Amino acid sequence: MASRLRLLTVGPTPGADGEPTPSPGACSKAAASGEREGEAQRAEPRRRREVTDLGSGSEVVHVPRFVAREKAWEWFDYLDKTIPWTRLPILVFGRWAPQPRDTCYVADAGLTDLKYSGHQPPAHSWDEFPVLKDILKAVHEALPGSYFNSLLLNRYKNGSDHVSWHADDEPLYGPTPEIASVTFGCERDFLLRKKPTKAQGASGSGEAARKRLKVAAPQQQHSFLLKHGSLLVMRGYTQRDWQHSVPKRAKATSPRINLTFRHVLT
Ligand SMILES: O=C(O)CCC(=O)C(=O)O
Repeated sequence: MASRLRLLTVGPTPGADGEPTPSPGACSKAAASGEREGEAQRAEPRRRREVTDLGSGSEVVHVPRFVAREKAWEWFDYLDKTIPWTRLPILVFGRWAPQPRDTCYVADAGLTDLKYSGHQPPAHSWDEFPVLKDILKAVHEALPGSYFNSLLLNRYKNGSDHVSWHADDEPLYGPTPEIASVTFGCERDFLLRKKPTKAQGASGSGEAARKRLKVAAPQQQHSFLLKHGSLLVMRGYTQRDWQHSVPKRAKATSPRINLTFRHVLT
């Protein structure tokens, strides 16, 4: 592998405690609480932080137990019931189709509008959702020096809901955006793959290029299992050089809510 992984243990985040991590496959409150009893003696070090160097100035930070499990379920329930989720049509390869997940957008007043896939979501105010301010505070405390002023929320109702390969490389985020992503509910795979080089992109049609990307070299792909209460941060040139996705998964039988905090340049 060309990338390097560093493990760090960091100080407390509000709400995080020393609970054990559920085993892979945990997808509901009931499953998680059953596993908790069985795994009480296998607690990992508190708030382990894994740093993956993707090379060329790109980096991913993964904190599997960012929020304590009970607190994370409390926040999940609030978000599931309170957020005005919508599933609007988006433009995919020239055709309109329902977005394969529910979304909502929250941002500071006066920022440049977010536009993607032919869609311009209305920006809600943080004041409408006090819990989002609590989560934002926890993220800011975990990432000193970072500042986020907007949030895209995603709700995946089950394993059919997904997000396809893309990069959050819209100009309103600048050349090196930092994106902090918090997961609640059903764990899902989060994949990263290197974007094609200019030579690869120039040597064939769009469809051919997509097929080639599916067989990218193993060292140019990474996979993270995003569990309930976890935090994943993409930094540096990750959006310029890499694409990410949350693929369909038959084993994901209950909802997942994901919050991606971003900084819109002002
Ligand atoms: O749900 C996730 O973990 C990723 C969401 C995402 O890629 C996006 O909102 O751009």
